[in-house]
Amino acid sequence: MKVLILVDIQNDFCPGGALPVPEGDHVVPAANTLMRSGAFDLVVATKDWHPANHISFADNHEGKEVFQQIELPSGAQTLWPRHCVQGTSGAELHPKLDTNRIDHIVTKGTSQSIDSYSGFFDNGHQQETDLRELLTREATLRGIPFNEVRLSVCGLALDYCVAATARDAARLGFKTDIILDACRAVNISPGDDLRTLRELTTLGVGVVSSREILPERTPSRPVELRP
Ligand code: VGL
Ligand code: ZN
Repeated sequence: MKVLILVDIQNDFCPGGALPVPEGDHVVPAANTLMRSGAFDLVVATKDWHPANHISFADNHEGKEVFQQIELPSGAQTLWPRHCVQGTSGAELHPKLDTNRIDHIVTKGTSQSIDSYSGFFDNGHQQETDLRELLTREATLRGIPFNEVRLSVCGLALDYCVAATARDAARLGFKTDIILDACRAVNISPGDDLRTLRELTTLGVGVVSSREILPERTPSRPVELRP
């Protein structure tokens, strides 16, 4: 069972949004091509889905700046601009994303007191989203053993939520790939993207390109003009 996981392809992570990832919108055509290719049995999209008083928003902490780090019981927390507030247009999936092709949407980051980069668990690995259960259920329905489930992860942002999702997937034992051309990174520090990829590879996560996944097109023959 091949599963495409689209991470946080939401307005706020695209140019013009509250926490824009450079070229964030470039992942949309890539994601659409992947969804329409027929290469996947299941498409799941995650949405960052925060309450207005969320702990990750810099403006909920007096005297703190965006991108500053604070210490929480769950570890270091980067403070972000207010983004993906539940029910706002910034939290909607990008309007050009072919949402008809999405089978399930999983929300994350819904609890006020802890952030959730991964589509599977919050950053403290305390609470789980619906994602693992959903994947297990879909595999069982198809009579597919766990070791024949392959997750291909892409979206925004490579160095945060895509990485965290792929990391948890690999730790849970899923065969996991990142589709690199369908991701973009925040790169708060230059090179974060490469450091992230190197770390993920050590966990057994594959790094692939859309071209390797898409079924080969039959080469088009030249048009014959008959008299
Ligand atoms: C993300 C920062 C804060 C992401 C979400 O989707 O990568 N990054 N919230
Ligand atoms: Zn967030």
